[in-house]
Amino acid sequence: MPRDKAFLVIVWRKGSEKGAGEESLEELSELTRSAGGMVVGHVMAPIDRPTSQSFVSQGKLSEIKRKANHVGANVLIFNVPLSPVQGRNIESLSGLRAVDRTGLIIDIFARRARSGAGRLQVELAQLIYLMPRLVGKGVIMSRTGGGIGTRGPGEQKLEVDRRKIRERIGRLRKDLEGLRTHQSLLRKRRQRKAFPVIAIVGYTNAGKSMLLNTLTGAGVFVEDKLFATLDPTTRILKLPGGKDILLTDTVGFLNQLPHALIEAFKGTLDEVTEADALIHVLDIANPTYEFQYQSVNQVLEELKAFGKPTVLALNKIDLLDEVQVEQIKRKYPEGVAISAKHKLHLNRLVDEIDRLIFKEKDSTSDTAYCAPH
Ligand SMILES: Nc1nc2c(ncn2[C@@H]2O[C@H](COP(=O)(O)OP(=O)(O)OP(=O)(O)O)[C@@H](O)[C@H]2O)c(=O)[nH]1
Ligand SMILES: [Mg+2]
Repeated sequence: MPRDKAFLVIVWRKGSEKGAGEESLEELSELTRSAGGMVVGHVMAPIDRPTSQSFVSQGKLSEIKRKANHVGANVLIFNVPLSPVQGRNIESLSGLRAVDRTGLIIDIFARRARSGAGRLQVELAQLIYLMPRLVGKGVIMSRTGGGIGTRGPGEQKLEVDRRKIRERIGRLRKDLEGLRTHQSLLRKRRQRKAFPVIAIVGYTNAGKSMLLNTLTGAGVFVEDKLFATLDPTTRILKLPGGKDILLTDTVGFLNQLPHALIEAFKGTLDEVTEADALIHVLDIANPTYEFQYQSVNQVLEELKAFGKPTVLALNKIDLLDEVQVEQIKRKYPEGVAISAKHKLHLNRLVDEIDRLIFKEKDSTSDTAYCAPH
């Protein structure tokens, strides 16, 4: 199937921070590539306030249509969430498929899902997203057959009516809740063995899986694409003092992770919520690292996992020079500068983890680390 030729529409509010548009363009380009699309052009659309019909004004939409046609685009991708009505109007006025940021991210997840649970979670997210976008009753979705935003849930053709979709959503919620309870029981059993659980969190593509691999030889799939990991992997790590901990690598975060995904991935995100401590991996070679740091903390807050004991790993120092690394270390004095890929200073990181979960614990209580029963 030919790759989608995507024309990006970067909307931002007039008067918002300078550079916000460029950051958003950078992010949306990266997301588009991760969904298998090719970016053929973009337009910046500063607005006062969105219109209910088509988000941007009709005049702007005509300009978008003209420019997109000029570069041979077949899909418009917006950096903002479009309401179902806005999406439909944009499509009929421009004659092009319109995908919003949420649809794009869900599409990437659908491409990546491998495990049974991963697929069920993605299907639920897709249906939550699609439900209000189905027009009328007994609708036949016309958008099957490939391309960004056209992937049918569970990779089946979506030719079902609302009632069936509602039933399927109910079924998926029930099945996933069952899985979630099961996973939670497994975690409790592990914790009873007094192994503290540390979840590796961070922005997507920060190097979380690489870190788990180099520390434990886990062999998790590592790729220079967003959301390479969807399913959690847990491995034992033996600390220098001889104690064992469990390290869990899981799905990456993004600024404003869509709610449909947070809801559907509750079971997976429990790994973070229920962990005893966190390693926050920050890709300091990425120009938007400060924004990524804030975004991850925001998602952690949303998951009620912010404020857990956390080690900050300033990753990918091999891509920077010493002066740059020093500057960033001054901004994050609690951070440990490492390279997961080139195994630089990983001993410091492990010492820090050890100190965080054992030494501090030992000084407040003399019982070994043990989760409540
Ligand atoms: N140069 C350099 N590259 C790194 C380092 N750590 C990871 N990478 C690269 O960064 C990319 C992403 O690595 P992953 O480990 O897949 O990142 P992740 O955080 O697990 O990403 P998601 O699972 O997609 O959220 C890969 O291309 C890695 O090779 C590092 O220390 N230095
Ligand atoms: Mg990963």
